[in-house]
Amino acid sequence: MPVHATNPLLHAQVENHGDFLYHFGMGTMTHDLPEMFGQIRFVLMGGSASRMEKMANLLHNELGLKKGEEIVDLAKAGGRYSMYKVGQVLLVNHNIGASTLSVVLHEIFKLLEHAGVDRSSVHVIRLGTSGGLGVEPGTVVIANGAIDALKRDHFHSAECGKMVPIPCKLDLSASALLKTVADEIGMPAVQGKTMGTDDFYLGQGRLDGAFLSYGLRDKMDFLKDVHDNYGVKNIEMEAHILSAFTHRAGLKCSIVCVTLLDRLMGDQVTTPKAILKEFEQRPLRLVAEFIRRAIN
Ligand code: R2B
Ligand code: URA
Repeated sequence: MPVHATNPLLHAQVENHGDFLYHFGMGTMTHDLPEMFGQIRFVLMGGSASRMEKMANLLHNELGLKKGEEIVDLAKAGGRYSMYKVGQVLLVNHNIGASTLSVVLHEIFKLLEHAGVDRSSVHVIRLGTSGGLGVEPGTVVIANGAIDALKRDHFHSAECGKMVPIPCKLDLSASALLKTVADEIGMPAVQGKTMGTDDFYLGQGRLDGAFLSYGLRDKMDFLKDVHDNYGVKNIEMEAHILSAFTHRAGLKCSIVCVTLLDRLMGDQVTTPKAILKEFEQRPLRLVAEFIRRAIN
C-alpha cells in the first residue's frame, strides 16, 4: 500500500471547495493562511494548552519580540486545541495520546502546505513530561529514537481498515545539538530512546490502574527489558506517532521530555507540586534557548 507524504487530492479540494481545518476553526476560504503562517520554521507541541501559552510568552521575551505581536489563541473558534504564534514559531497543544495528536498533526501539516511553507525548513519539537527509566526525576530526555508500547520501531496506523506501519524517525543531529545546549546551560539531560504508549497505566506497566493483567515481576521485567535492551530512557504517550507522522510528512522532529519520576522506583507521581512545576519548565527553557540560537 502506498504511504503518501501528501494527499494528492488536497490541491483539487482547495481549488474546488476550499479546505476547512475543522478543529482549528480556520480554512483556506476564510483565512489568508500564507500571510498568517508563511514564515513558520518551528512548530512546538505539548499536551496542555497552558504549557504552550507559557512557552509562547517565554519565546516572546527571549526573541525580543516585544511590540506588535499579541499572544492570542488562534484556534479558539475550533474549540478543541489552542494555537499561538510568536514570530517564526507556531505553538499548538495536542492533549493526551496518539488519537488526539493525529488530528492536530493532519491539520498542522495541511495548514503549512496551504501556507506555502517549505517542509525542509520546518522543525517540529515536542515539549513534554514522561516517566523516566533509571534517571533522576527532573532529568530531561532528548529522544534519539522512538518505539511503541510493543517495542516496535514503527507506528502502526489503522488506515481505511488496514494496518499501515510507518517508521518512527527523529532528527539525530538536532538531538545531539539539543544535548549540547542543555550541557551549556547546566540542565540535567540525557539522550535516549523514548517509548510512546496508548495507555498511561497498563501500556506503561503500572500497577496502579483500574485493571491489572500482570504482576510486579512482569512489570519490572518489562521496564528493565526496554531500558537494558532497547535503550529506553523514558515513557510517554506521543513519541511513536509524532516521530512517524513528522517523518512521513518530511519534517524534522525532536522530542524533549522531562521525567517526573523514576518508573523503576514506583508508579505514582508524588513529587511535590512546586518541584513538578519547575521540572515542567525545563524542556521549555532548553528549547527556548535552542530556538534563540537557531534564529539569531
Ligand atoms: C505525558 O503525560 C501525559 C499523561 O499524563 C501524556 O500526554 C504524556 O505523554
Ligand atoms: N507521562 C506519562 O506518560 N507517564 C508518566 O509516567 C509520567 C508522565
